[in-house]
Amino acid sequence: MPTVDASPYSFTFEPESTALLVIDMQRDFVEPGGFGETLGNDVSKLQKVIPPLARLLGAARAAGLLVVHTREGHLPDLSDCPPAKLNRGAPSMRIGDPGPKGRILIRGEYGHDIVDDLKPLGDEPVVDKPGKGSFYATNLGELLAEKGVTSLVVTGVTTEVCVHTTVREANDRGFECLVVSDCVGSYFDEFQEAGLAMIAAQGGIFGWVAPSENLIEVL
Ligand code: TIU
Repeated sequence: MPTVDASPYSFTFEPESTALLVIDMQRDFVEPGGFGETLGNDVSKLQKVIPPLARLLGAARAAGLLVVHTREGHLPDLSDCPPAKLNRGAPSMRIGDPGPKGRILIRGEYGHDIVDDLKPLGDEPVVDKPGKGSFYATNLGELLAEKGVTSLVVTGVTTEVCVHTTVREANDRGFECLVVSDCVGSYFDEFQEAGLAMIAAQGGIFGWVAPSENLIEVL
């Protein structure tokens, strides 16, 4: 079985029961004029994730791993967006407002879709989620169970928000999670560092962490 040099210790997985999860690599988070920027973030910070993640995606596809993409967003009538999320903070535009890439964080809009360099291929599942976690109010759990997946290689944005929430959800559901350090990104350098450290601390309290080169080497 492939074994990845990882923190806090090596991560062993069976390719047949492992999925690559690509979380929320949407224009709304990584390009100007979207949700991430409305919150006051420097979205260019997330763009460095794209080249290593494109390489890992290619290697995972070549190795036959199941690839699952997620997108955070809401129905056009906002019926799946709780007021607590809609009204939070002081963004420059609210979820659902018209922006330069379409309505902010709304399904079907240009800004809501995945960036061109990481486009889903063929029949790769795309899971639309209303929350930060990928399991909450989605069919992800059922989809992974149907495919016999027990381990997840986790990538995407942002490290301390949707990646962390998803890894915590996955860990409680019994999945072994490897988070790929250069294929996850944060708007905040200190959160990137702390977010990764939290996962692998305490003997891997809810997962493993490794750079993509260590994983690609064994795929
Ligand atoms: N704002 C932020 O850091 N993240 C999100 O709102 N969603 C995701 O992480 N995808």
